[in-house]
Amino acid sequence: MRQINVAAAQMGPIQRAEGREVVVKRMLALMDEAKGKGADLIVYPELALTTFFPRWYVEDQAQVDAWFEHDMPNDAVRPLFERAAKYEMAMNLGYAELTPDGHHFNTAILTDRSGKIIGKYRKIHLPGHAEFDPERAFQHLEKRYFEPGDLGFPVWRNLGGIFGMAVCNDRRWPETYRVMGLQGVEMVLIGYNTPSVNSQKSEEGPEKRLFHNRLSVQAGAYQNSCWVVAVAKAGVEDGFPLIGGSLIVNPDGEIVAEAKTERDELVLHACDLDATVFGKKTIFDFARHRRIEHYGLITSRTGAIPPP
Ligand code: CDV
Repeated sequence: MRQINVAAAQMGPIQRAEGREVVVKRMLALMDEAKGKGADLIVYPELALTTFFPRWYVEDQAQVDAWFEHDMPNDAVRPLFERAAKYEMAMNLGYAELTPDGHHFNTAILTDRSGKIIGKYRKIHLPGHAEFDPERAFQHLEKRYFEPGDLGFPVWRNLGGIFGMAVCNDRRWPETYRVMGLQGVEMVLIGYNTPSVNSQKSEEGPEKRLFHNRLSVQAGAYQNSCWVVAVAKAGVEDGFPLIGGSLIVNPDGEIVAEAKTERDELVLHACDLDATVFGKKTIFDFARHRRIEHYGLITSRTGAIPPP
């Protein structure tokens, strides 16, 4: 048994006017509660430090850059790193990253028990659009504010297991999990900000969105025989609702813990990493069963081309 106590730290809304200090206080409160419940790892959402700013169309780059972190850790978030180190708790955190040479990414990091950053992932599947779209009920400007991640889907050894990261829209793509699955991933950590209504299809509301969230995460876990921890920023930000539904899924694809609210809420589970072994040695023993000679289109073609 290789048991890891995981705390999925769902966060309620962050309003546009709110600063990082207020947000970090809330994150520290979640971390304190997680420590009280014996957590080894705390997982925060995508863009955990700010409102989900890609809904706002902004032309002034300096204003945009104020939503980005220029260093990690920086003064605003250092208390999180210090407390995580004191608690000997590993941490996964999503934020907007501005690199010293001016690149913008939607990033997640992983620390070890000493608070040291051991892994960085930059979101690869960026949804949305780059210019103001008057046809949409609200904007989703990730393609404007971020570049596609340039680090691939690496995995890291931590807490006696093998961990990977993904960010929000990545969870809908089977390639995300499979590339990590091929590196033996045992637990995938995912943060998300998912609007409760489809901006291009108003009849697609929270029920369908929560269904797709579960469907994607459960399939990824089952098909790669790994744990998946998916954590929301939820609730109503400046009038725009985001789904909750943070969940922990076991390597059989079953939900073992799920959030009940759209507020700051811990979702906890003791995850045995050895539970990944059976599936990896049997039905999803990739080395025995995969047929890569038939998968060429996956990497040679991006969009679908139907036959004539
Ligand atoms: N932050 C996201 O990547 N959100 C997307 C939206 C487009 C639905 C998601 O896949 O949840």
